[in-house]
Amino acid sequence: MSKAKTTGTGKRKQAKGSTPARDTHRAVGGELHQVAGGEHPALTTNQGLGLSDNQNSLKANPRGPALLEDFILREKITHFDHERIPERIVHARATGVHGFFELTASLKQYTSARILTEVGEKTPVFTRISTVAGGAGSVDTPRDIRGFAVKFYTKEGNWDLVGNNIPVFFIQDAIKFPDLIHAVKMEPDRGFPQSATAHDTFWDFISLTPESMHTVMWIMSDRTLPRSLRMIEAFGVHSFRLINAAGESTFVKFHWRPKLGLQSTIWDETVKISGADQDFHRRDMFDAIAAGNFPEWEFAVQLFTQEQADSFPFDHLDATKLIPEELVPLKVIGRMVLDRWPNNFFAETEQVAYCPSHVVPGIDFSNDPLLQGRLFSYLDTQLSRLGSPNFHQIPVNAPKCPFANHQRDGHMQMAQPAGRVAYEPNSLSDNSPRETPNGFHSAAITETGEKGRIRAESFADHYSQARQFYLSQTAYEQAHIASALVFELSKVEHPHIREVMVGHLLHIEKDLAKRVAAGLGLDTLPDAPVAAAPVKKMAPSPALQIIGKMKATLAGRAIGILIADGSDGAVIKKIKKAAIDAGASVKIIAPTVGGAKLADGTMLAADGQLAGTPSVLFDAVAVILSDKGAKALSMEGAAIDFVRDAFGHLKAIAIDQGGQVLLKNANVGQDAGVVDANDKNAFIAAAKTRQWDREKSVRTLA
Ligand code: HDD
Repeated sequence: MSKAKTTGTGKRKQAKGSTPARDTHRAVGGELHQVAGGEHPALTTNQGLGLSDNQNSLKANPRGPALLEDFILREKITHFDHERIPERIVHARATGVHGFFELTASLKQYTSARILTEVGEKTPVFTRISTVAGGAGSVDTPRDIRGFAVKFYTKEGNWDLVGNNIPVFFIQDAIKFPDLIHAVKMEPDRGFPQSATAHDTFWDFISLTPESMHTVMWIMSDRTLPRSLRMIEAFGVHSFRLINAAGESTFVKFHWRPKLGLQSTIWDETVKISGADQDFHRRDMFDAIAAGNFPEWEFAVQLFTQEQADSFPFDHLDATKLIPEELVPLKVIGRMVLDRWPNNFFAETEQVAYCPSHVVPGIDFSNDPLLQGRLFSYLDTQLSRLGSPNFHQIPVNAPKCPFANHQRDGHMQMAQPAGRVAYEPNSLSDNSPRETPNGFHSAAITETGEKGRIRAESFADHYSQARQFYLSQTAYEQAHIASALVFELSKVEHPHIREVMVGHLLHIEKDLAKRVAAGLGLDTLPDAPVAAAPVKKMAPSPALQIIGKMKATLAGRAIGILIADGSDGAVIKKIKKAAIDAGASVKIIAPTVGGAKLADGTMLAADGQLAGTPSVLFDAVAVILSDKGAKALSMEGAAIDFVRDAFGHLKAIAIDQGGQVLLKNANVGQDAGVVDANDKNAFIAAAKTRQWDREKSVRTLA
């Protein structure tokens, strides 16, 4: 037997003109394992010992057993075995991006927090956008709330605003959080479903928790099916307090509004996206950042006094309630731009540790009992997740301003404080570091009343805002909510849970209850449960719609052009240019990834192969085919699905003569959203929006 030594270090030739994916990644992340001058450093162990062979373990003979002596093998495998840390119990799946926050209007009158008073000052941020229920490896596009956590590295310490893309929450008191999460996560005896609310334990808990009804309306809306993480709103949810230099406090709610406008997908589209691209949202963000299309949000506040709060027909300390914009208008005070992909996913997106208790002087908490519980939970979870009270030393968590105290030691301590003094007060070290008058002060609030495990009476109204939300939606959005409820409840195996839920809907809106009951095949409407407080009439709030907040734009959107051999290159070029000029990205899709031979004999490379690049990945499509190409594609299921889905998902479709043949063979109709590919203006106008009027012709909504 020869002692041939295999090494994997042979130089590979790179095909001319090809750019390996990892080079793109380097461009985004900027991480290069090179030292100055282009020299590669030597491969070493963690102790700095140079490695001469990273391909073979140490063996007693070429075919013999591995030796325990092989400390190099043991170090490598041991490190690998310990690579994973516990994933977050909720919000495990996420996309994180660096950026900055810039203040555009000062709140000096209300707060001493420098980040909210210095107009024009840019503060670095790290923003992590997540789903809630699924594990770290779950799909990006379940029906789920999106977490929206922003760490502002301010000059006065880190401020974490840990919000969601929905302004209300399921429960009023933190003591119910473990129950809620146990109900929504995969069922413990079977380990499924992963990242889905459509199962018995979730709806069982919800049906017995009337306070969740308002949030249920939101999660059944298309808000939980975002087109892109760049197109979601986000909210701080709770009321917080701002405190000014005179110690006066004002209540505040925080809002993020996407520059690209709100946009969601349609349920059938979402389901298919999940199959076509598990990383749809993460990839979309990565591509946008790499292309320099940096997502941006406006930062806005609702400010209100205690007197105003006392006049609201709900309790603002109850996280199941929102303050309609019509009651307290939003004041835009800044913007956030995300412009830098992390160098390393684990080091940053995974290890970042947000805590709602991370505030800066001038920002304080309200008495919202959900928020009060959160102030404990997040620090606690970081200790088990990151394994040490020194998690603030991990670069993504470390403040970018100086910080000093006498906390010492602990697992993975990276700092090396010098000197013999680790206590305060002291005279041996000039009593340094010292307390500062500019440090954090809690709002001076007088509390009175009886101690007890009590739910405030002002929290008893569970249906009025749920009704207001439903009645504020367009007819299309109402239909989607009804369909979502039918879908979710039809996955519930226990009929009594379905009935109790329909009973709750009777309090929200009778027509909704009837639609859902019909969709579930209930012959009679169940009784509505006794409501703890009468349902109030509240004026509809159009600001709660998605459709009303969509922007007619192609900025940040994607267009797919389906071609085949014989397609007309001039038409393709014209459509592509018009879409790019309008701000969209464009992909050419062909039966083979090598591309297609156009009518003029030239080859056009494809960005995606037909079967792997369905129309669900685009906001609008063009189908440019020769008669021969149309005939060939009419035999391809993927091509038939391409146009059927584009039509069914209410997208604009540009067609030439061959495209029309494919549509006909796929039994796809014609309407105002199906336009002549030669009329690029008509296509661009139609592509900027969804064809809502088409919906009634493509599906029966509950
Ligand atoms: Fe929470 C994570 C948002 C209620 C306990 N939560 C977490 C994240 C977001 C939110 C965005 C992910 C942060 C990240 O990206 O790392 N949570 C909310 C919102 C809530 C809320 C908007 C209500 C308004 N959460 C809530 C309650 C509790 C928790 C009531 C417990 C009493 N949340 C946690 C946690 C997590 C978490 C278990 C898991 C991972 C982590 O904290 O860092 O502690």
